[in-house]
Amino acid sequence: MNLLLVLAALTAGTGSYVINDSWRMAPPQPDPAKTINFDEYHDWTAMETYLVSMNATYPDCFHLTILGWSHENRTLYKVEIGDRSRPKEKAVWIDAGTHAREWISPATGEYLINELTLACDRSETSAYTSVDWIILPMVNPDGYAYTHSDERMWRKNRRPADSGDDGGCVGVDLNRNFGTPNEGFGVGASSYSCSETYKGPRGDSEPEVEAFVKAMNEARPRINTAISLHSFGQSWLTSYGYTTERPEDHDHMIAWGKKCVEEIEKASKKNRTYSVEPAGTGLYVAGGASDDFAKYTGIKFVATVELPPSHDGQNNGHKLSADEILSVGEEFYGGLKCVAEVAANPDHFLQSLEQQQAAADQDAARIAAM
Ligand code: 0X9
Ligand code: ZN
Repeated sequence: MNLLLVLAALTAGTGSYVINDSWRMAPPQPDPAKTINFDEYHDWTAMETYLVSMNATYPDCFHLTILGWSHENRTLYKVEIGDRSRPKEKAVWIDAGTHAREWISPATGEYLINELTLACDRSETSAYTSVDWIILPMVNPDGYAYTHSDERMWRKNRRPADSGDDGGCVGVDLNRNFGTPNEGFGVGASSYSCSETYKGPRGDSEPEVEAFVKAMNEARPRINTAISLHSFGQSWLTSYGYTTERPEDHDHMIAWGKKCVEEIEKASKKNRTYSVEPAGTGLYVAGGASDDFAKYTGIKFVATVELPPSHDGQNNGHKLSADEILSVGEEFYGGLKCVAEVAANPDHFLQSLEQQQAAADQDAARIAAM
């Protein structure tokens, strides 16, 4: 299919479209015989081959679509996991690989994709199969490829600044480029293109962010939960991040975070603990991030999860040893059960919070009356 036909297919109204021959670069060849391993970090080509192989191997549970292309024409994929013959009412969104150097993020994403697909394939009856999963496995493939080929600590995408932009350097920080909420864009970000936190010339200027926004808006009616995987920090950051102000359902998000972090910690074979706090007060104020965009589109349960750092003194925190991929993936998968339970039945979760609050109020009143 040539580019014109691809464009025609896009404008025909489907929004995103079923994978066929719509790649701009040489399409990856599926290799269904290849089993995935989690004892090394995969480069972008290996990840793409894995995704296309999963699509070929599990047509009833795994569905890959092309959302668009990065600046350097790498394919931007969306994965949907769940029983295709029985779509669930609710869906959980996960994205990975926004910041190029945070390798544990897409590696964890791959682990989750693998486990969730296998749970669906064996028709498991569990929280994991009670919702559908919408996963962007790699938001920033150009940056990620660059960390493998040239500069391990690269963070941004790889689009050169528009002519006339201050600095004339390469790369926009994609987690500063989301244009919604308006008042957040530019907060805690730089207008200088050589900065690590360059926000870009305007909100949603980057093809990778445009694809993300389009996919989230399309899926929005079914999504009540969105988690963005980053590193490093061992922290579960709730929205907002662009301000220290809190959304009116702040308490719900913190209670949700604490409940699910408890499950991560229980599942951790490394006895890891995670903090739960709003991004704006717990970390720093920074706008234009995907979590605040998600919250603003009306998604209730929103978090950026900063996965564990390397504690190896020789290494930068981003360079978590590949030996840890499995332990991080396993513990996060433990917490994901709680995420799925709440997403499948948010009313149940909110009612139980109300009951806990009522019981606490009663206790307080009894003590005060003594
Ligand atoms: O700064 C970021 O984009 C994230 N931290 S990282 O070290 N992975 O770069 C945190 C984003 C938190 N959310 C908002 N500030 N909205
Ligand atoms: Zn990050």
